[in-house]
Amino acid sequence: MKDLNQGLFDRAKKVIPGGVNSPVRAFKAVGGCPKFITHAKGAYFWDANDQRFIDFIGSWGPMILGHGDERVLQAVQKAALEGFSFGAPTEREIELAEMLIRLTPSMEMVRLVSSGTEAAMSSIRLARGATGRQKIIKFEGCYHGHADALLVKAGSGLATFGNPTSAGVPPEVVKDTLVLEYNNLEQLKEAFELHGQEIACVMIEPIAGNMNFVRASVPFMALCRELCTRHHALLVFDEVMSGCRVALGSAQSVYQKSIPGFEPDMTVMGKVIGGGMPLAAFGGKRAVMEQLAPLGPVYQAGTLSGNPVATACGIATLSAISQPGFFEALSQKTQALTQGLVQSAKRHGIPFSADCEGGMFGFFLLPELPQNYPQVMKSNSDQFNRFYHGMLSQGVYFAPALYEAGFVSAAHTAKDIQDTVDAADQVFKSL
Ligand code: HOZ
Repeated sequence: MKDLNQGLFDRAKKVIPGGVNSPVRAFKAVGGCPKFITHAKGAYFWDANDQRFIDFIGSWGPMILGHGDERVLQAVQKAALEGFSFGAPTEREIELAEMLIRLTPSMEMVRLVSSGTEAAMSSIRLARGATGRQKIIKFEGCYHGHADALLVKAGSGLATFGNPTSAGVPPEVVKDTLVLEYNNLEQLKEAFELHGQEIACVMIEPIAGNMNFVRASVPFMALCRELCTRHHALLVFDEVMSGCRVALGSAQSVYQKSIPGFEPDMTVMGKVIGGGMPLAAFGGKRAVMEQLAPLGPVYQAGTLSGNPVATACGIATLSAISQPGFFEALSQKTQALTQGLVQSAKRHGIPFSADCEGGMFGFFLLPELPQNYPQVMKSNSDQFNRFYHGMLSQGVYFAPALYEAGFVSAAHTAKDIQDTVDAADQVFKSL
């Protein structure tokens, strides 16, 4: 049978660089032809050949309810009829901001934007403007969108294609970006000893989803907090992936269980809070947020910021995931998936480890869970690619790269999870 995906890919490559509008989608890391999606419902999507896949990326996180949730569809349809974009404020923006603040009490004010990149970039500008300092700390393998100053030793597509620092970024733009090893307490202490007075912020993915799935250890997070407080630097949590995904209160609520009173100073969010529409946000303490224009001197703006259809989608999604028991059920499913995969790999003697929190997971063809990017790099990429294609041929769609996390939605059934584990059992046997 003719592969209609291939025909579309060939056509796309003539007009779109690499045939895709975001690099990892090109399947370059795993080889083969990307699937061109025609439609999706619940836990599944269908490609151009009309093959059905169990979807474990969910648009890289946002589709926490599954595709085409009726409550969300209705809210979006109603909003679309009322108007696509006004370039003037709406009540829905206030409603979404109030919801975000309720769910994430470390934020006293938020600004809505259109993408995670925009939110992360703006939060850095704000941190520098509010502190009057230049230097920022980020960690190797964390990805905070594609703003110049943050494209140094980054994860996700940059790691996948072996260019962790992008071409086109002038050295002077990144000279104030200090890149440290994730979970390395000594390096962090040393950086603050050397530069404590110059550091505007420490930006971190608390549960990194762009070098697959790696958690910041509790002592490391406690140290980040302590050093930022002591040196009057801001601790910025990039929760674009983990926000309202690992828990209703995001990753910060997970760390609060082990570190009493723990809070970041600023939080960057995206993905789930827009429910699949282009919507993101950054927020923090009032005194910091009031440095933003039009109140303060730090400029930031956007024609589609707080878009009325996107906010309707975000509000409906957040309302649905706020229902009692939602995260308990989601976590159980995600755990059943990771435990099933680990047990199956063990049966077949394949070195394998997996971790998850809420509806986000990662797995490695490594015997132990890695703690930082160099350890993630030790994963067996050939074996991963064979596993990936084996699963794909059985109708299971994981992220097409070693460095990405996976996502389970409320629409996945126990049977979807079992079918996935059974498929993995077949694939592990053949590896
Ligand atoms: N860099 C994104 C995942 N970490 C990929 C987004 C996309 O291709 O949609």
